[in-house]
Amino acid sequence: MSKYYLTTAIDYVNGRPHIGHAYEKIMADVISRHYKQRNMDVYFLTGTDEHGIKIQKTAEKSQKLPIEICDMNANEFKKAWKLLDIDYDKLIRTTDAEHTQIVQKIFKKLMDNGDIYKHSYTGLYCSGCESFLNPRDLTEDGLCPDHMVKPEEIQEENYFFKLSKYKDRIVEHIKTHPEFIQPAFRANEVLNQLENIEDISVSRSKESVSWGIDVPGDDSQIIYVWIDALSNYITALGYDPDSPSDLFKKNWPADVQIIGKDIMKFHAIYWSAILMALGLELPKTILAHGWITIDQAKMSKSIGNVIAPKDVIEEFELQYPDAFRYFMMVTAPSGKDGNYSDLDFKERVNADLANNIGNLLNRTLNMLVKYFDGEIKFVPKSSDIANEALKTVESVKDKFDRFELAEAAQDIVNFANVVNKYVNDTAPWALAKDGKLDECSEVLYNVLESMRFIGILLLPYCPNISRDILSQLSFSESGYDSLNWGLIPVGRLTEKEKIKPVFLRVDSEFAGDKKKS
Ligand code: ME8
Repeated sequence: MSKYYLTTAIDYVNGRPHIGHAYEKIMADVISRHYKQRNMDVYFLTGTDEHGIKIQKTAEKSQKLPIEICDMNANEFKKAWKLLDIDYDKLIRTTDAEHTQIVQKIFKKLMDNGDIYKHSYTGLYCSGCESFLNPRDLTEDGLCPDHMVKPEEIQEENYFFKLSKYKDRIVEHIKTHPEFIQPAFRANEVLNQLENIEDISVSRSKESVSWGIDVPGDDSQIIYVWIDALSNYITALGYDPDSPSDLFKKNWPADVQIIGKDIMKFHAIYWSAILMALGLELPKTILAHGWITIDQAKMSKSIGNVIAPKDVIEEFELQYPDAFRYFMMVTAPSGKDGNYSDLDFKERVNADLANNIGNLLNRTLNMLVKYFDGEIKFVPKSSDIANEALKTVESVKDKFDRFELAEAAQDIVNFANVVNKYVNDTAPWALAKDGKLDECSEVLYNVLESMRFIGILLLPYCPNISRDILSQLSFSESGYDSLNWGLIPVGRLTEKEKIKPVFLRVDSEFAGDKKKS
């Protein structure tokens, strides 16, 4: 079994999880489940980023200790991921004792190697980015382009990391490893940013920010958030500069590190340089996703349009998070921005999951009961539908290998469309009526076997619906090994009482408990 290590960005806990955070974690979960189906030994890390000025200020405003805010909100993130069936192996918190100790060791190692030096500095700090900005990157009005706020002018003596020393090696790495930055169109952005790269401040004086990890040997400074935050990807595995753990040795370098497009610079440049300075390999791929807007507007507390994942689940009284997971994955083409609206959500999941896939299974099982007493009479020879199914499997695999999750989901839906058309064209009800029972049985078999493929392919997006589809087909294997045609055996498959819809249209009179009464 080959290992597969994937990580997500760790979320700031100065607020609660919203559907933008959820988008990324669902994406990671979908990738993780897919590679597990292909027998990979997956380790999936997520976490929360708990130090820095934002959290300190949030705590001050609510007259709480920073750690109280962290505990409260970290718990909200955990609850949200549970609600969404995000099946991670570890959720690291940067306030964890193991993490803070190792970050200090990393900082010390970088100092001992001469990669960190002390320097007096005046700079423009944006607390939204938790970063100093270069004046040439500001808008014409002198605002941070991402947060549209005026950065604060700060004069401090800080520790600096020799980022510029690694510039040429990073450029070389990007140019010689086309898979390193995904989608590939983002590589040029990074190369442009690298042209003007300077050494970066990696500490703050405690007078300006006190909520952070102490610089080893200097209790007037804290380690500024990016070294702290980025290191999570290795501290979570038990990396230690002196004696790395077996988990670290097994899993590093990461196979994919999933982040939002706004933090590409920190990952492709800062993180690469830190890893180089530590003598560690770079991750194979950094995958930047786009941003999720709500009704085409940027999500923001001031506009008041922030949606939490649980809002959607509750609003539509979803029994499982599957429909939400599915929608989030198909709303944005790979690497591009996507949009959430209640209407789009309803239309998309009703069309794809209820009408296209759910009804197809339901209709076919009912015909099997009606015409054959729920029994598979024989396994027919291969067919065009079988070829189409096998082609879909290859195409879904290729798309996953390129992290094109919306496109892979579309392949599954397209295949379901082909099968629906096949049913309409062959009209098994008419075959039964005309006494052509062998032909009818053959059609039903092909459709049910196709549904088994669809159930397995859909699993990463919709784990509960997939389980229900496979259970209706009395099939328990869900790995890619069982994507061979013809595995539903001859014999009794189902009976009337066992047939249940796997996904009800949202807003239907049957969906949700409240609507039932
Ligand atoms: O950036 N749509 O934390 P964060 C899609 N702690 N993705 C979104 C989004 C949206 N509307 N809003 C946020 C941080 N994200 C740092 C990361 S990693 C070592 C440190 C994504 O809470 C964002 O792009 O602001 C990022 O990948 C993640 O959510 C956490 O954002």
